[in-house]
Amino acid sequence: MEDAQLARLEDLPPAYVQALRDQNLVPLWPSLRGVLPPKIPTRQTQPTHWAYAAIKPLLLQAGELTPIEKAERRVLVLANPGHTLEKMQASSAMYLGMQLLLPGEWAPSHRHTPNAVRMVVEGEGAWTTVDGERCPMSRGDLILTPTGLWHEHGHDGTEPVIWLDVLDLPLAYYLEVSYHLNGGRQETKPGRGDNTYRRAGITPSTVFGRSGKRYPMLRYPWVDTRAALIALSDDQPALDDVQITYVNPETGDDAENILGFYAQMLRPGQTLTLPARSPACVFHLIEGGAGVEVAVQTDTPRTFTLLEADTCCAPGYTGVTLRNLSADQPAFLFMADESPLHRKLGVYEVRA
Ligand code: GTQ
Repeated sequence: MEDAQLARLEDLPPAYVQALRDQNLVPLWPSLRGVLPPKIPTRQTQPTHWAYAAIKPLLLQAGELTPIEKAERRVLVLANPGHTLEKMQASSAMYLGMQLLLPGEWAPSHRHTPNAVRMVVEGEGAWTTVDGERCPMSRGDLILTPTGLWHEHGHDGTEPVIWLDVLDLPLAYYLEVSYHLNGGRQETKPGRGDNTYRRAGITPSTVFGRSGKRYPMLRYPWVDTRAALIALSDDQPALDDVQITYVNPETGDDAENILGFYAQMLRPGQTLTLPARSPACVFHLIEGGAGVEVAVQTDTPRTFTLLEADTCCAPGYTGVTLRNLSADQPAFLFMADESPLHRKLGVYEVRA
């Protein structure tokens, strides 16, 4: 059944509207369709592409313009114009930033309520110490810095290091729970974020060997993730969606509470359509090249070409088609979305 046309604000006597306003009251019906639109939500998130070739020189320039002491985190934020650039949002719940650390620099220890992860884009020799565990950073590695854990970044290499930050900062800010605390240099403990949980299906079995922590594994090395994707592809030749989820190895839960993290392999020449789902999604190209078609309007989809280290996003409730641009090499993508949050809220949907 079609929705009835509801009365507008202009249909009310101005004196009445003012009398309401004076009491901090608002009539619902002129705004009802706005806040509860028919069939599909209104989304500010626009399909947006950020080219690494454009970001890198500007980020290196930031390295000359602003010393690390004056920045704490030297980051260019990948902002979605649909939310206005000032809001620094990629989607309603996701924040993206490209962070630069120069040789010898140190981004001091702090902890905060938003959850973060780092996806390393280029450069060797940097490390992030999370909760006392010093995690080496290499291209494609995923490092967790979940809510409340101390983290600092340092760099002993010789070339600039750049990584992608993904945080649930917009959500934390919206909830009025976003804040940080500063700390001193962390004492490093044994362990480097990944070794204890390196092999899938195997975890320490003793009470003392198992951490029981909410975040037992803090680093997911790309060499292992890449090998897992290739093994999955070889093992299941009929499987279209060659994708892994980054999980807590002790429980199988999503690695973090709010945002979900995944790696996707596209076989040579493969085209893969992901169904429309409620969460917004971010795509970051680790290796190869991919076309990304975002079906915001099914007749005129937005199409991006992702080259290595490029990033794009798609709003929720929107199908996305991924195309490997190479006929003889696989392509590898890192993805982030809002699925864990949507599942917890009970609003997660897949639409055929
Ligand atoms: O590296 O701790 O992009 O606190 C934004 C906030 C990075 C970080 C960001 C942060 C960090």
